[in-house]
Amino acid sequence: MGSLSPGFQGKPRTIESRLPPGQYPTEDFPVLSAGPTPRIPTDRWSFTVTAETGETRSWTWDQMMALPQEEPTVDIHCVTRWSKFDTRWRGVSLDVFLDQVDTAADFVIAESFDGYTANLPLEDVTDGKAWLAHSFDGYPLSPDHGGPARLLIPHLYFWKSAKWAKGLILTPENEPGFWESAGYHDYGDPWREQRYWSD
Ligand SMILES: Nc1nc2c(c(=O)[nH]1)N[C@H]1C(S)=C(S)[C@@H](COP(=O)(O)O)O[C@H]1N2
Ligand SMILES: [Mo]
Repeated sequence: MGSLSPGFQGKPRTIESRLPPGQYPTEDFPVLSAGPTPRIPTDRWSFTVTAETGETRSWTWDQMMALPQEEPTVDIHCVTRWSKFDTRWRGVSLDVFLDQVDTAADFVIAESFDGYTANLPLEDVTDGKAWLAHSFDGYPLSPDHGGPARLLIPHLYFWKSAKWAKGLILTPENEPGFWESAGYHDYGDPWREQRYWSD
């Protein structure tokens, strides 16, 4: 995988064309956490995919780091209206984990070590659209930004990108996660400005 954003066709893109409605660009990388930052040592870290059948697959840190690695460079969009262009990550495509379980489920719940959850259609985290990211800008991901590893799902508002990722739970029914239960949009497409339930 190269360093081009998904969808990049070799055409120059203006800042305006990359900025979803109601957003402003920032160079900073704000920290947004609903609670205290958990500290998960990598020797006690694991990532688990649980299918609706109860079947599970887990990876230790070393097993995860031995999987094929990708280096996506993507724009991210927070529902609090900041967008950050060309963020550079390193991690494993969620396809690599999800390919290891049999499922007929259409939805996924991302689960974090702090108890945070976010719900997603399975098709939004497959086919190269989402990663488990462990490095940012060439360095191990800092704890405040979700290290040791977080989800990266750049085509949806950034609340969907669960920090301190612990696993994925496949569900036949769509079940709202933490912010989705608290008034935020179920899907969260920044280009359609799906911020709240009423959008
Ligand atoms: N586990 C967990 N993941 C989370 C959050 C959180 O509170 N806990 N906040 C979300 C929100 S609202 C946003 S905007 C992004 C912020 O990521 P950042 O702090 O790296 O900018 O993480 C998302 N993932
Ligand atoms: Mo957010």
